[in-house]
Amino acid sequence: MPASEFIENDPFAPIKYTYSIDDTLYTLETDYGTIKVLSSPYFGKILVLNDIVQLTEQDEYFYHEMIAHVPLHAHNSPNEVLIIGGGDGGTLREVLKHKNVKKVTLVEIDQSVIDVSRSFFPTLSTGFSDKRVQLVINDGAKFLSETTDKFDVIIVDSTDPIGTAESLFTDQFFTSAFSALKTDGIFVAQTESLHFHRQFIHDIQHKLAQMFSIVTLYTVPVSTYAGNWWTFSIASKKYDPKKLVKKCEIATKYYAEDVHHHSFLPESLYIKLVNY
Ligand code: AG3
Repeated sequence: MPASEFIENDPFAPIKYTYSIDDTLYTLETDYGTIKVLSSPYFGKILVLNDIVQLTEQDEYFYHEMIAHVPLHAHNSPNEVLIIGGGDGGTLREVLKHKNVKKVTLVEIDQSVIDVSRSFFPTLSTGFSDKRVQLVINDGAKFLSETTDKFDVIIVDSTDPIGTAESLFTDQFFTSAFSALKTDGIFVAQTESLHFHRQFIHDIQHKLAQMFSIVTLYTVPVSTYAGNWWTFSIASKKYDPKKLVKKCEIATKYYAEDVHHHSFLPESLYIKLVNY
């Protein structure tokens, strides 16, 4: 019998999920809020930031594989990758599976998220000891506005666009991202649920289209994010993100070539739901 319940408090969604929980393994107050690690009989360990579920051991790979492998298969030579957020290491683990990735800069605002992941989520945080990784503890928006480095792919693996992460969804941030990308660079960001946050997604797509010539959306089903029909906004200077420029030769549980193709919305749906 599970010992208790955890009721998610997601102020950005109109429903609340309740999880059966065996145990609260860890709680920490940081400058950016509360980090919790819960254990659930079905989902395994769960990482919770400010009472919002960020990942579960059971289903994390859907999101992490898709945020990483779609842009990295659409780009011919993604040597230098920037991850903003993603302190749990899940996205980093997937990015590092690509042999042509030579350097990954991960900018996380809260060192404690990395520490907690290294202690409680070893299957996600393996990448932090890889020689190709440079860790930066900083605000992602601040880092990007100041950096002189140029990246092939920028991935924004953020929390919801409220509070700390709000600055990662502004025109100013997208302008900095555009400048920090090489002439064939690709940008991708997690942009919430197509059921619950359609206006938000619409606005992001329009903001990105002010600077990038190619902007679109792809989706992944995530069982534990309210709204489930989760989106990634992808913007590109040259490559068509819908097309793979190379074969998928890495081990994945969800991502595959046909999944890549089918994750993009059919044109009629895109126009109706997003670009109205
Ligand atoms: N980034 C968080 C995605 C948004 C979660 N939102 C929610 N549950 N309302 C994922 C962190 C994993 N790297």
